[in-house]
Amino acid sequence: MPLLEAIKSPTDIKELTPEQLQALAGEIRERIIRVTSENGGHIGPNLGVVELTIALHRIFDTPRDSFVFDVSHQGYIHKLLTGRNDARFDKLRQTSGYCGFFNRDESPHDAFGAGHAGTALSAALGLAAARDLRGGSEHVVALLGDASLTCGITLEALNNISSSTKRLIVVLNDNEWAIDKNVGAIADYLNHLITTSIYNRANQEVEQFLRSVPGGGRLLALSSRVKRDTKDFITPQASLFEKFKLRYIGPVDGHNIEQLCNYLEFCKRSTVPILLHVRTIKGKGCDVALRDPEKFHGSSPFQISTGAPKTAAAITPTWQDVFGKTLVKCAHSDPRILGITAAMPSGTSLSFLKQELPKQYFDVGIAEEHAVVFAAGLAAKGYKPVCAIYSSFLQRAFDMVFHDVCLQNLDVTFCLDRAGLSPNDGATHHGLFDIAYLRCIPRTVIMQPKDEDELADMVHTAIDYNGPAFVRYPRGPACGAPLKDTPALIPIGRAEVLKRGKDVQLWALGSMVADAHILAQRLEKEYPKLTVGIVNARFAKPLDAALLTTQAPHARFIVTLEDHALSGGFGSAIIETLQDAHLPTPVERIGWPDKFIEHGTTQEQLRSAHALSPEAIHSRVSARLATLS
Ligand SMILES: Cc1ncc(C[n+]2csc(CCOP(=O)(O)OP(=O)(O)O)c2C)c(N)n1
Repeated sequence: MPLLEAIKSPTDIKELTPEQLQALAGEIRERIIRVTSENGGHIGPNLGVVELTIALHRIFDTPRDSFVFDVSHQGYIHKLLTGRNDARFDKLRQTSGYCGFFNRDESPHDAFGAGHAGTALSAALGLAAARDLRGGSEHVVALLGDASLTCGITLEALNNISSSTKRLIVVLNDNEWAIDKNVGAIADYLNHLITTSIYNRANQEVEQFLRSVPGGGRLLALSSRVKRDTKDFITPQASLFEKFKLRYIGPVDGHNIEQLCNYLEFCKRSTVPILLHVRTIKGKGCDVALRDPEKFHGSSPFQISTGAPKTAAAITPTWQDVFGKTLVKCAHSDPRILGITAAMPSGTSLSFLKQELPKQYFDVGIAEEHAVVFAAGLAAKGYKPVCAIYSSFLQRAFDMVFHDVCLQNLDVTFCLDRAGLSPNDGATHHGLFDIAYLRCIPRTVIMQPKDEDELADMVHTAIDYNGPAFVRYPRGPACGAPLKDTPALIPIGRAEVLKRGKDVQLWALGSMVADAHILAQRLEKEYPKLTVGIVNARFAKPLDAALLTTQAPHARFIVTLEDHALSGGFGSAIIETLQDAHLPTPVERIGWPDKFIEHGTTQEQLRSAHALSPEAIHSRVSARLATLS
């Protein structure tokens, strides 16, 4: 019987021989490659930590001990080893399958949920401090990627370790990659740790320990050889981590299970916070992932032999590509225009700017807060920065948008990709809250285009506008609308009437304009005497109050449609405007309910599950109409 099938809980791993552990690693790799090739997913990061995760479960005892994985996109092996190697794993990231990240609702082995980078060390420190307060003896292990180490929150946690606990194990999974190549001084420093010739006392204590465990002498000889070859082991005093009172050991080979187990055993006995620096290879064991680590960080379904996508390429360009190319066009004509990404050049398509105008391009690492204040600084000196950040990741920089950009009325443009659903990733990645958290800040201008031509116009308009402007647009292929040669300026706060009608007014934002057309057709067919108007709102702020308050007195009711949470969203803004104008026109709001929306196979499936399919929208509006007749 295959070894993996027999693993029902981490306890089963403890029984295996070193040879079996090695064989288990092979089976896990096969399982992950198979499932991600079908469903898509974070293949590269997971293939890099197969041996490391096996070793962690061999040495520690979850759920008594706690593992906190940063981002937790590399948690598939952990799932397989903690009782989740079942049919729901086959459906990983799909409807009714397991979530692609750690999730406290899914298993007691998932000590802390994540999806956004940089939280693992703080969370682990909290778990460790809670343990200390209770007088507990269990272990807390934080697994950080080399890029997550660069996050501001991680550095804040590092600064706090020594005052929060005496026992914490940090495993630094260093594969030299974020999604794209890791950038910045910390990446350089880690590289320096790996390659410099500062030789230490060979961590005498580690040596002594290794000599005392079975097979340790052999491993020590091996590591001494590696030491000669790669100038392994760094003097503890030389390590930056030691300055944070975090004992440093490493770097060690992250694909040697036996060696990892011994080092982890050493960490387990440490009476001071300790960091084990582990070197891994992203995508190990899968040729196509090794060849293209960026593409296979997170992939859509692919052919295992060639790496080619399984799904046919969309005929229409993606929203983010249209944004990326429009920005290049604008930046060519004005050298003050600069593009800023927080470690997502390919995800945001800022890679076009990087290629064509590298001097006008900045990748600041996974540092959204810094990206926003950095942009504010540039704007204060007359530049026109454009921050391309996913809607859900900008949540992190709320105060910077408030305090550094809007309060000082600085001319920063924000292009919020993934505004709407990110179906396979789920709750951590859906961009459903940006209108609500931006609308309350004075001076914000928030827009969303109905198609890609309007996106180009809005990018141009936002850059031209002298103040904080936000353009939100969804993930994936756009509508296929032809693009004008030159983007046009849209008057700020001006909506577009797409269809005249009086009785029911559909106010739709962005991608929901297409739904408004379907709804109008159905309503007019169902109620032949009814006239239905469609407005492409274009702006969630400032709303076109003049148009709204002119239409409202003549309408039986107004329907708002948005790909955003209802709480505080576009529909709420419409109601506020009507109330402020003392207009009693009823409003039916279509949008996402006040819940964290789970992951699912497709956008359509999730919309059906939450009564947002075209049919469900029609029945709701039709039922409301019946009450008003
Ligand atoms: C706040 C935030 N910004 C951006 C991302 C997108 N993101 C997901 S994984 C990742 C790179 C992580 O690199 P690293 O920590 O080195 O882990 P690895 O993937 O190499 O295992 C990025 C930028 C995110 N999840 N959260």
